[in-house]
Amino acid sequence: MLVDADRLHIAIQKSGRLSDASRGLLKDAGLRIQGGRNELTARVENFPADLMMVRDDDIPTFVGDGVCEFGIVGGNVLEEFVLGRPDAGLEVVAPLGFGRCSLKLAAPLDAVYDGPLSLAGTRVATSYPRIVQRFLDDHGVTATIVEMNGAVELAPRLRIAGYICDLVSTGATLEANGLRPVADVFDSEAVLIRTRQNIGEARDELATRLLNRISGVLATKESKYIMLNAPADALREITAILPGAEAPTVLPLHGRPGHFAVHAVCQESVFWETLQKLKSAGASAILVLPIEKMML
Ligand code: PRT
Ligand code: ZN
Repeated sequence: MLVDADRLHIAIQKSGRLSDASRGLLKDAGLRIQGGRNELTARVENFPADLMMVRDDDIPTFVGDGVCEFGIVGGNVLEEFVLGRPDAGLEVVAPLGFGRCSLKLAAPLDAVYDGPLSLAGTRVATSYPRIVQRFLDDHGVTATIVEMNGAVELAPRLRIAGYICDLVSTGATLEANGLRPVADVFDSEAVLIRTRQNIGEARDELATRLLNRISGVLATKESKYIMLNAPADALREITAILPGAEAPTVLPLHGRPGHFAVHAVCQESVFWETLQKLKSAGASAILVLPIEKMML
């Protein structure tokens, strides 16, 4: 592919658990992606950017080396990479709220586990040797790490290792293999990463534009627009209850002296309990609306 100086390059997983949500995030940020899923690259029609569709394991290298300015990758893959290359030229921009999972230590149902010291002298199978080694070091335990690239949950049955450390989301895979989680080693979600290499002024400007849009998308995910009416003496209490709202707009209500409309953007989830509290504090006609776009 021709690497244009005036285009951005964004690495996402070609096919796998993060692919759809990664494309979805970029689409929500207004990027119209050309080309099918089977291509290795895709041009963005309405923004100077190209997508590079690669294995998730390659994404930190591409971004660290500056081949791509941005990438979307699982926090687990990034952590394992960074532990091996602490000086990699990349940084995390933001957690993305999808691809959530947890790297857990698991043992056969009948195994006794009384905390990390139970691992001393055992064998632990994993695809994340550096993260597991750090866990062992943090607990002052010496054990043998057996690196496997897949089917880690079979290791105890095959007598390759007594314990495993693998990603878990629902826990169904562990259960199906007669294993139970015994410790959380690393909690993960997809993250947006960017290169620390010098990308030049033109691309820097594009990067800022893209980041503004993405942070707008992330902000709207949780945010809601709240409108309510309230008497003057309840305003102080009501504005204190509004979750994550800065400086709400307060407008007098026509024909109802002493009553006001309060409008606010709440940057946290708004639960029924919150609405109940607002009502008890004197609010009425409470409306909660989704926000489609936001630029902070
Ligand atoms: O081909 P490529 O190398 O790009 O893909 P991959 O096979 O390495 O990765 P993929 O698509 O399986 O996962 C991509 C990322 O999704 C991971 O790096 C995690 O950040 C995230 N993720 C979220 C998960 C899971 N949930 C998950 N459950 N990755 C893997 N799993 C596997 C796990 O390894 C185990 O085999 O699912 C199984 C357990 O699932 P439960 O639901 O039974 O607990
Ligand atoms: Zn992979």
